[in-house]
Amino acid sequence: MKKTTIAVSALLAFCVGTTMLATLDHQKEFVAKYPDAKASLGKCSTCHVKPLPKKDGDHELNPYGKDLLAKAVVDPKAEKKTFKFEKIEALDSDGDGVKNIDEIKAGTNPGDPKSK
Ligand SMILES: [Ca+2]
Repeated sequence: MKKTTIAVSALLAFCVGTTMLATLDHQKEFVAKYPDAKASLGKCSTCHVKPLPKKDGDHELNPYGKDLLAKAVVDPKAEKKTFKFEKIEALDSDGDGVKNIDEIKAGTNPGDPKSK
């Protein structure tokens, strides 16, 4: 590992809270489920209101994130949550008239009614 990589890793670990680390895991999970949506939706704002939630308490979920948490958690008792994304594919979480799965396929945000 190069020195710059170590420095960047240390800085990143210092700056990000547990919330963001959890979000990054969930992003990886989302992209594993929907690899074609990586470029357009492999980011925090797919499930969160703010594009880059940094601190605990700054991670408000958008309508898609809320549906995911309420209806698609595999094991609610597990410390590290994983999701069955397909459970909310048929919903229209943001109420814009387009189903979540159709938004994901189109690369629009299923949690933002302005994106459809
Ligand atoms: Ca929608």
